[in-house]
Amino acid sequence: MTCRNLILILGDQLSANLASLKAGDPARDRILMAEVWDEATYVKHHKKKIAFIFSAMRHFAEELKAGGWPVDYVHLDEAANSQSLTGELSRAVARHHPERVIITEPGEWRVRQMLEAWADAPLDILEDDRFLCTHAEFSDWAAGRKQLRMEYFYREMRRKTGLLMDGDQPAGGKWNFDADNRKPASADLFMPRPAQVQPDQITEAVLALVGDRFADHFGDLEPFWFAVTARQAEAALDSFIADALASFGDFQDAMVRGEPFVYHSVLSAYINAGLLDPLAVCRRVEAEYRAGRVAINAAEGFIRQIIGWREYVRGIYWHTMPGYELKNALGATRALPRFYWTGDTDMTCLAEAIGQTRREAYAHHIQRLMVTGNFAMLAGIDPHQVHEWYLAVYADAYEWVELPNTVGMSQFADGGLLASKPYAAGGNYTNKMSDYCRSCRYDVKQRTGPDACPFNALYWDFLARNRETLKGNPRLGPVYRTWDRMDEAKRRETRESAAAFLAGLG
Ligand code: FAD
Ligand code: DLZ
Ligand code: SF4
Repeated sequence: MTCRNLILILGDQLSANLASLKAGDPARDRILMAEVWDEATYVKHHKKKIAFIFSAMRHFAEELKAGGWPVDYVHLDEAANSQSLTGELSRAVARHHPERVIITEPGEWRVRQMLEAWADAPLDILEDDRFLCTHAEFSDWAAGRKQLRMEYFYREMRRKTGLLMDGDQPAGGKWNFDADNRKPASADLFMPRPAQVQPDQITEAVLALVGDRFADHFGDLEPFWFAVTARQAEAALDSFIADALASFGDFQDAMVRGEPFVYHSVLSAYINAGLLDPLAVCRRVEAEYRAGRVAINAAEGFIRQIIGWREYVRGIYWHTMPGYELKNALGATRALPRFYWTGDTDMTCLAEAIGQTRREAYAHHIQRLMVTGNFAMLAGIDPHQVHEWYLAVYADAYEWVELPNTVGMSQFADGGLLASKPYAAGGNYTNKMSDYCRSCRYDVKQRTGPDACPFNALYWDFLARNRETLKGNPRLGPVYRTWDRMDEAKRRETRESAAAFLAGLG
């Protein structure tokens, strides 16, 4: 059977308003969606992530069919499945002989390259207008700037969208209320859990498939409670707004033992896969502020994450690829410790963050940045290995968003393109923002010796080790002056303690 256009929809393009769907016509065009081994294994994704994507893909295909679209849906275990996106495109072209293949731009550079190199039919790549900032707009903004700081980019996005704007002025009189958002939470506060969805028949079939075919991948497959349709994701947004948004700002940086979600939205997997529209999410949150139901620091803090950070890291990604994935400004070469896969460590902060990552395919931002990320940078772990870990273990991870967050923000491996200074911290930061240290076998107040919190000596060792590269950073001047004022014996002892710990890492 022939068709005019074949529209390929990828696993993170599950949006009814997708550019390629808006450009197509169900009466003349045909859709292709394919579950393929290559995409599930180019890093060994968390089982829950694969199950989420496959189930959401299958549900989306059903919705498209119900809306009158002819859909070729290729299941992973079909005998003829070539197990690659381009292989499935070629097979579909042979079946339907389309005049053209249409695709909304893939989120990842790797996938875009792969599709551009494929030549079995003429290919049109449409801009992904689910993002607010086009590649051209980002390039214009970046052109001629020495530093590409998120804060200034974010203000442009506020002006562009009108979100939290009173005329040309920011609502509440300030662009950024981050200073109000650093309260540590305590375990006795009520912390809501994200909305949970009972698996239906489609999801149950996917869970059986993933359990069978991806048994050696990281992470727990069940219990599986993710939303897998736009409607379910909307319900998750509703419950975040009702139960957690008001406290989101205050406790944005807090970490609490046994509370993987604190007051975070846990919406990133849904937004990134296309089940929720980022701008619509922000408009809902703004409406809560305008109605007087949440404070400005909560609404602004949340909206900044999406129209600021999310758009900004995507801009950085396309601005710097290819090449960004290989950045290693600090020359870090140590192998990723095994406990990143097992969670088996006496350091409570790492055990908590990695343990919940295994269970939920989720950790919130401060755990990713200041626990697993901070440790990897202080210990000098090869940033490429760190990148591959983050890309594999989180349900929301696609390279366009994960790579700048990891290589730039958390590892400072881009030499400061994204962050103005390394997010490096000793144990004191975790002690201030969490209750982890209270139940840790290490003593956060000690800097050296077998019982000292490893982050303390590692922090100073990191600064000393990377002095040549970092000494010119004006924001690190006071820290190096403190180091220089320490007596020689104390400095030596600190570095020896760090070396002993690193030697034990294996
Ligand atoms: P909330 O805290 O509720 O924030 C609301 C929304 O803002 C999120 O859903 C997300 O869409 C957006 N957001 C918040 N921070 C960021 C950010 N820094 N960059 C982009 N969007 C942001 N986010 C991903 O979506 N995918 C990733 O692969 C990813 N990898 C990361 C790796 C590292 C090392 C670090 C430090 C951060 C990473 N982030 C990533 C950013 C952030 O940690 C997650 O977006 C957030 O934890 C998702 O949880 P949430 O939905 O509860 O977010
Ligand atoms: C992450 C992922 C996985 C696990 N599986 C598929 C798949 O089978 N089919 C598909 O179309 N996409 C999948 N994806 C998403 C892609 O690997 C890729 O990350 C995004 O489409 C971004 O370009
Ligand atoms: Fe982490 Fe150190 Fe605190 Fe233990 S004492 S939880 S290792 S910061």
